[in-house]
Amino acid sequence: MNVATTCPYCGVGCGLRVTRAPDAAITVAGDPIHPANAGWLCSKGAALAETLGPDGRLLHPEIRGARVSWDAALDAVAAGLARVRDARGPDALAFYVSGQLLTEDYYVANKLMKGFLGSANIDTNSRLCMASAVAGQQRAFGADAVPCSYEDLEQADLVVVVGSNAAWCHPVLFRRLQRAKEGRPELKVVTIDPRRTATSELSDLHLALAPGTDAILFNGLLNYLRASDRLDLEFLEMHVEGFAAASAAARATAPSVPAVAHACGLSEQDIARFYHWFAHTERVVTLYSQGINQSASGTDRVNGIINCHLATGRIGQPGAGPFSITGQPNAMGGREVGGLATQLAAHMDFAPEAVDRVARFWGTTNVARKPGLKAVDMFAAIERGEIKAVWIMATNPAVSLPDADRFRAALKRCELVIVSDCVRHTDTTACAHILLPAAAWGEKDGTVTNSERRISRQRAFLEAPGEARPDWWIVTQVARRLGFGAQFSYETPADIFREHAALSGFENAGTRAFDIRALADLTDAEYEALAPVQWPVTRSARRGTARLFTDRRFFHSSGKARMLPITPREPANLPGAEYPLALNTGRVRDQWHTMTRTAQSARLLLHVSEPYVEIHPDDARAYGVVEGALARLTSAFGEMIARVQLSRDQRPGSVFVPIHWSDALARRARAGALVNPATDPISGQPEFKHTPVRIDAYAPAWHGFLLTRHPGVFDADYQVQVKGEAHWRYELAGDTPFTSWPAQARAWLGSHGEWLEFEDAKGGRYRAACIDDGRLRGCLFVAPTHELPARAWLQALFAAEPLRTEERLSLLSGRAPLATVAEGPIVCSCFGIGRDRLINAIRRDGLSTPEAIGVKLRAGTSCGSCIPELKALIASSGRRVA
Ligand SMILES: Nc1nc2c(c(=O)[nH]1)N[C@H]1C(S)=C(S)[C@@H](COP(=O)(O)OP(=O)(O)OC[C@H]3O[C@@H](n4cnc5c(=O)[nH]c(N)nc54)[C@H](O)[C@@H]3O)O[C@H]1N2
Ligand SMILES: Nc1nc2c(c(=O)[nH]1)N[C@H]1C(S)=C(S)[C@@H](COP(=O)(O)OP(=O)(O)OC[C@H]3O[C@@H](n4cnc5c(=O)[nH]c(N)nc54)[C@H](O)[C@@H]3O)O[C@H]1N2
Ligand code: SF4
Ligand SMILES: [Mo]
Repeated sequence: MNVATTCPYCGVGCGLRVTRAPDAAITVAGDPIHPANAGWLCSKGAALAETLGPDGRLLHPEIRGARVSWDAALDAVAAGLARVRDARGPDALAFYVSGQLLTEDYYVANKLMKGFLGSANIDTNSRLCMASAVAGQQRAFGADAVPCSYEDLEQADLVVVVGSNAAWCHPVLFRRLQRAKEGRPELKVVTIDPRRTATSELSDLHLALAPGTDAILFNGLLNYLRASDRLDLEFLEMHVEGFAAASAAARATAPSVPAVAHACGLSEQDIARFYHWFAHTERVVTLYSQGINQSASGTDRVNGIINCHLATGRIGQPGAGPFSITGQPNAMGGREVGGLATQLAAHMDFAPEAVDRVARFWGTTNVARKPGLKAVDMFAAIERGEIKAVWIMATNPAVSLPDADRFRAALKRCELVIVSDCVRHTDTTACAHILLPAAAWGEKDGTVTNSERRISRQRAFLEAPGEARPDWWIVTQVARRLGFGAQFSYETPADIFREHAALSGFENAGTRAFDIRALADLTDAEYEALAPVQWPVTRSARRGTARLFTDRRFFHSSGKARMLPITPREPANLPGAEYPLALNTGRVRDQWHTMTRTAQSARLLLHVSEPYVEIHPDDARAYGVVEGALARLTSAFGEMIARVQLSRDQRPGSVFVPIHWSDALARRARAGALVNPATDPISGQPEFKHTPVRIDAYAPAWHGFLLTRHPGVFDADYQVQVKGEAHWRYELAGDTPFTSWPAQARAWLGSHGEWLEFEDAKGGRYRAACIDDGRLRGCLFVAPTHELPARAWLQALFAAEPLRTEERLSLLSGRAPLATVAEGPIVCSCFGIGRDRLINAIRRDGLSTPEAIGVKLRAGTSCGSCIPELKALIASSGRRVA
C-alpha cells in the first residue's frame, strides 16, 4: 500500500506518502512531488506513525457515560436539537467546530446549522486563530483572500516575519525560507517578536518590540515610506482608496523614528534599518501570524501591515505581498465553506441577496438571516443559559478558550453538550452528555486547504477502530433524522465536495474570490486522484492560481483595495501593581495544541516534556523564582503552575508559557485559565498574547517524580504525565506531606516484588525502586525542594534488559554507574540528541555550523526542525544564561 495524503497538523499542508509493510507497520514520509514540501517533513509529521495506535481512542457512542448504539446516539442528538429549537428557537442552539475538520465535514455542519436549523450560531476555533486576518483582508481586499504563494518567500529579497515563530510552528515553510537564504545570502530576514525565538536565529535583524506595539511600528513605516518618497503613486491612484486617511493617522500616531522607538521600546538605529530595507526593496513579503492576530486590536494590526504593501504596490507580484499564514491544516477550508458565524457560505455574507441565493441553491427557506455568535460570545451565551444545546466537533475548548476555567464551568452547566472527538478523555469530553466517536486522520477522506490556498486530498489508509465514523457521516445522519434527508443525501465526501465547488461558482460573476467551479463536476475517480491545486480554479484557470491580484483588481465594488486609518491601541489590560508582567502564550516545536495526539509519541515528548514559564533572569531575581523550580502564575482570571526557565531571549517585563497542557495530562497546568477573554471588536479574536500576571515561587511541601510501567492518577497538587519508552513519568508536587512515604509508594506502585528504599524522614527525602523478575517496575523520588536527580538514566532502564548488578546498586542514586555523556533536554528528536551533549561537542570539537554538528552527531540531518536551535546553541555556547 502506498497512499498520498496530507499532514493533519499545521497549515503548511505538507504532502505525505504513507506505506504499509507486509507486517502492517506504517511508515510516513514526505511526498517528494507535493508542491508545499517537496518531500520535507518536520518532527511532528515524521512522528505521525507513532500516534496511530488505538490507545485512548473513543470507540463507541456514549450517552451520559454509557455505551449506546449509533442509532440511539444519533436519535438522541436529533431529538435534543429539535427539542431545544422548538422550545426556544434556533438561536438557543450552537455548533462549535474546528479548522481540523475536513472541508466536506465543515460544509455539511455549516449547511445544517445555517441552512436548515436556521441559526448562524456555528463558529469555529479559527475565531481564536485567524479571525483578525480574515477581517483585515476583507476590509482591505473586499474578500478573505491570501494573495501569496510559498514560493513568494523564496523569491523575495526581504522577508519580514512578524508575530510568528515559524521555525517551530510552520517548520517546513521556515526550512524553505532558510534554504532560499542559504542560496541567496542577500535575501534579508527581519523578525519582529517581543522574544527571541528559534525563528529569529535566521534573521539579519530582530526587533524585540514591546508587546502589542506592532501597529505603531507599521504606522511609522507607512509614514517613513511617504516621507522618503517610496510610495507607488500610480498604484495608489489607480487601485487603492483610503490612502489620505491612512497616511494622516500614521502621521498623527507615529510621526518619527524616535517617536516609534520610544513607543515600541526599540533603538532608533534598528527601526531605521528596518524601514530603510523595507523602503528600498521591491520584493518584500510580510509573513504574519498569532503575534498579530491574537490581540484586542488584531484586525487593525493586520490592516497596518497591509497598508504598507498597498502604499508601495507590493502585492500581486512575484516575491511580494502581505502573507497571513494559517495555523490549522484546514483553517482555510473552514473559511471557504463559511464556517465562521460571521459568514454565510462560500465567501458570502448575510446580505439579503446572498441569503436568497444560498437558499435557492440549498433548496431551503430557513437560511439564517443574520450573523451568529462569535466563539467567546457563544460561550458567554452558554454561561447565561441562552444557548441550551451545543455540539462541539474536533476542538477542545475547555482547554483552548481564554478564561478557560470559567467557560469550562459554563459548559458543565449547559443543558445538552454533544462532543464529536476521536479521543475518549479530554477536558471537553469530560463535559459532554453525548459522545460521538469520530474517525481520525488516516481513517477519513476529504480535502484540506493550506496557507497558500492549495487544496489537497487527505486519503484514508486505515480502518477506523471500533465504531468510529467520519464527521461528515455523523452530521449527515443527524440532518436526515431532523427531516432534511433530501438535502443531505450524500453518500461520499466526493458528493459533498462537488456541491461545495458548485456553490462557489453559483451566480458568481467574478465578485467572490473563492471560486472552484471547475471542480464541480469531478467524477469520483477524478476526486480520488485530485492533485494539489490552488484556488481559484475556474474554467479559465483550470490548473489553479498561484497568486491573486496580479490584475490589480480587488473585490470591493470599486475594484480597488482599501487602506485603513489605524489608531494603535494598547492591549486591553496592561501590567500594573497587582499583575506586573505581561503573559505571552504560544507553541512549542513538537507538540500540537492540547496534545491529544502528539503526546502519544514518546519521542516528541523528549523536546519539551513539562509546562514551563520562560522569564528573563532579572525578572526572576526580582520575583524570587529560580531556574528549574516551580512557579505559580496568577492573573485576574485564573492560575497555573509551571517549571521556571530563565532566558535572556525573553523581554524583561513579559513571560512566555506554552499552551499545550490540559487536565487530561496534568493538573494546574492550563495556560488558558489565565488568559484574558477580551476580544477584538471587529474580529472577535481573543487577546491570547497579553494578559497581566503575577509570578511567585510555588513552594509545596514536597517535590517528586514517579516512573511506572502503567499510567495512573496520583494524589498530588501538581502533576504532569509524560509518556516515555516502555514507561510513564509523572512530575509531582504536593502541598501537604504524606504521613508515610513507604506506604504511599506502595499505594501508588503496588506493594509486590522486591523493594529498594532509602528514607530520611526528618529531611523529607525518600527514594524507592521496585523490581519484578529483575526488571524495574517503578520508582519514586521525593525531596523537599525541586533538586532531584536527572530522570533520563532511570527512564532508559525501563526499555533495557533486566537490571545489571551495578545498575541495581546505583538505582537510588539516580545516576548512571559509569560516567556516560550527559544528554540534557532533547534538541534533535529524530536521533535523540540532547542539549548537554551538543554543547559539549560544540565546545570540545569547535563545531561552528549545523552541518559540522550533523557530521559529528547526526543531529539536524533528518527532518531539520532543530537546525534553528542548533544555531542558537552554537551562538550561545560561549555565553552563559543568568
Ligand atoms: N508545533 C506546533 N506548530 C503549530 C501548532 C502547534 O500547536 N504546535 N499550532 C498551529 C496553529 S493552529 C497556529 S494558529 C500556528 C501559530 O503559529 P505562531 O503564530 O507562529 O505561534 P505562536 O507561538 O502562537 O505565536 C507566535 C509568536 O508571537 C509572538 N508575540 C506575542 N506577542 C506579540 C506581539 O505583541 N507582537 C509580535 N510581533 N509578536 C508577538 C510570540 O512571542 C510568539 O513567538 O501554529 C501552527 N503550528
Ligand atoms: N492560551 C492560548 N490559547 C490558545 C491559543 C494561544 O496561542 N494561546 N491559540 C488558539 C488557536 S490559534 C487554536 S487553533 C486553538 C486550538 O485549540 P483546539 O482546537 O481546542 O486544540 P486541539 O488539541 O487541536 O483540539 C482538537 C480536538 O479534536 C480532536 N480531533 C482530532 N481530529 C479529529 C477529527 O477528525 N474529528 C473530530 N471530531 N475530532 C478530532 C482532537 O482529539 C482534539 O480533542 O487554541 C487556541 N487557544
Ligand atoms: S510543517 Fe510539519 S506539522 Fe506542518 S504540515 Fe508539514 S510536516 Fe505537518
Ligand atoms: Mo490556530
